[in-house]
Amino acid sequence: MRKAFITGITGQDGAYLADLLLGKGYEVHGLVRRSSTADVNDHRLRWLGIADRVRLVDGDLTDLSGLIRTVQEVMPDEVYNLAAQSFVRSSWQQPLLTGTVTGLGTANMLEAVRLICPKARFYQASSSEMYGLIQEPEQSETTPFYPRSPYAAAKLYAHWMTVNYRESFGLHASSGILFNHESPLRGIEFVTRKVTDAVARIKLGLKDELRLGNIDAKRDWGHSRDYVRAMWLMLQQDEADDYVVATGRTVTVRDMCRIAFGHVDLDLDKHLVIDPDLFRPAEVDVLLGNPAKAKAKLGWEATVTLDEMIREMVDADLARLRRHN
Ligand code: NDP
Ligand code: GDR
Repeated sequence: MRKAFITGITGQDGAYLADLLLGKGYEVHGLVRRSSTADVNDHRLRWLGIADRVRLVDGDLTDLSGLIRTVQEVMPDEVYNLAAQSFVRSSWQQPLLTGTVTGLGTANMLEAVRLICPKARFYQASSSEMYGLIQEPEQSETTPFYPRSPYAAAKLYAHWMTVNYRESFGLHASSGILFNHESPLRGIEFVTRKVTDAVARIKLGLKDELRLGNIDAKRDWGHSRDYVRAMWLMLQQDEADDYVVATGRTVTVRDMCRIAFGHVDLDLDKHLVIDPDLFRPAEVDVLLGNPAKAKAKLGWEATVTLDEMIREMVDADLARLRRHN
């Protein structure tokens, strides 16, 4: 039985990836941060009905000795490094924490793998945020990076460390440069989920307005379930490499909102309030990925459209709120 070790298993992608790997017969181990509310930090795993089928190990990406011990105990065949301070906006409030977890935390994980299980295959969760100030209309693996937030700068360090460990030590280490991907398990602070939750609340008469920042920003949005499949495929290749994972379509935040409001016959213009406090110190105006390499080499393609995904998210939020109220 192949063994996988996932950091960030309690997050959106970690949960879907664990589900995918269990379905493929893996033994799945995951790193969890100790918390005083331990009964809620596996809520995504419970939502997917897999909480009892994964083995959770206490630890933190910033604690190298703990990571070394954990990796020694698990001896994984595949390591998926998904843990991060992943909210771009918070990274201006917590730049050092973001650098320590998202950047140096990856170096810790690479070190643990190099020292303990150098034959294990390693996946790094790189991000389209690394492109930042856009240099080319469509971003591919060869587009130059220009990070625009402490988060993106930390991810860029982690990305190059992954490349560096591949080239220096021969680790089978791949980076997926993933564009935005969402799902009903998306954190409430990210814009799609904030919108679908608000739409459900407005529909049920629980609130009346939705406050947003820059709705002219454009993103290439896909579904997390599709994107974790790309992660797995990368580690099944003979050679490690870097891949852009995206849908190849881009939409404004405004148009994404229209899909969500339209799905339950609400009028966006009656409920939207633009809040200047929600604008970011520096913005990534537009992202549009070119997934040609992932398609050619991994046989990967996005299968869920933005419309389908937003409707699924609104329906899930409606169901969740009806249950709770
Ligand atoms: P989430 O924010 O949902 O999950 C982040 C995970 O990291 C959580 O499990 C969290 O644990 C864990 N974590 C945070 N800090 C630490 C720490 N110090 N030690 C150990 N674990 C920690 O992110 P997603 O699932 O959306 O994304 C997964 C990865 O992919 C992230 O690295 C993200 O930056 C990256 N990415 C995401 C994209 C997206 O659109 N979703 C696109 C491109 C890259 P806890 O539950 O305790 O908070
Ligand atoms: P992003 O995702 O920063 O792209 O990072 P987010 O959903 O937070 O923002 C997307 C765009 O929407 C604009 N926006 C708002 N965003 C939020 N969160 N809240 C608002 O009220 C709001 N109003 C407008 C933002 O300015 C931005 O332009 C995500 C994360 O998952 C990262 O970890 C990942 O690396 C990248 O996607 C790819």
